[in-house]
Amino acid sequence: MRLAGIHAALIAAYDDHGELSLERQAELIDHVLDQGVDGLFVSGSTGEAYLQSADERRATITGAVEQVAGRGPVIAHTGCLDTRTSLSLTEHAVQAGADAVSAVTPIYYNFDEAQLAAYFRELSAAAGPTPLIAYHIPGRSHVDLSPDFFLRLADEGILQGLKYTSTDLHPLVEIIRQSPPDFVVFNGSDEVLIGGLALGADGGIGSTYNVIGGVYRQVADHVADGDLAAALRRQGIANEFIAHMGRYDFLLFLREALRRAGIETGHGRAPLPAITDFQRREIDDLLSTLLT
Ligand code: NAY
Repeated sequence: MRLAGIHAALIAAYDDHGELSLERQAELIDHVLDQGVDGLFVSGSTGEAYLQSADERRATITGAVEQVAGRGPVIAHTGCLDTRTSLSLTEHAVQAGADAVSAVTPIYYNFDEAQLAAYFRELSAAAGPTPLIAYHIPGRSHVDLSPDFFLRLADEGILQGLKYTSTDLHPLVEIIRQSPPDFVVFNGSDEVLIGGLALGADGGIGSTYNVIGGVYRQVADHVADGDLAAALRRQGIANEFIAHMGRYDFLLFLREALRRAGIETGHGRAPLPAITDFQRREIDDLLSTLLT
């Protein structure tokens, strides 16, 4: 399956007791795919990867592959702080039938470039022929790496792609310009999807695609048609949504927006905040004008 296009970074779905709910996840997946997105990115930041056990992440990935059932690519995020668990999740994702695996650079211990490169080499060996997509998100990981780091691993055949999550598009354009022709680049900051695609990114992966996936579908289609003015109008709708989301925890806001659309995903895991009644009313009022 060709890796490209619009991929929703799937929200974690919990039941009313805070346990993983594959039933709710299945409903969410259908809702997301019905909006016209091409595929899914599961167990990432939006999927609360770092708030879940390895077993929960395995179940999430298997459940997603089964529910998507070939309707589009499933990229499984298998990154962890430690190599051992990342390898175990990677082997599991491959066996489960994920179309690609992806990993955030390990955080917290200030690993140097040689250690991070070794991490990706081990994951690549575990992934075998399944593509490995590095996940660069310096705003959250606080691991800042230059384009050269990713380009070297691309040339070595370790990385087959990069999910680039930053609004600074200069490194992105250098990676697109200098990487091997079949290297896949995903734009990861939803507010600049138009820019990433216009510069040659192969697609986008984002949290807000869970709710307004159809808007991003149109951004991508207009860019592909060369109609940047129309793409910009759609990007503007997305950016208004994101600007409002910025007043809240992003997952709290997205869960409430999904709830309004009839999709229940429970509450994010503490220490993520639980929604208050006041916030619920406020977000509902806001979205009733914004999404009509
Ligand atoms: C993932 O792994 O779940 C993602 O791809 C998350 C990407 C999001 N980035 C961050 C920093 O949270 O979708 C974006 C982001 O919410 C959006 O651009 C609005 O800022």
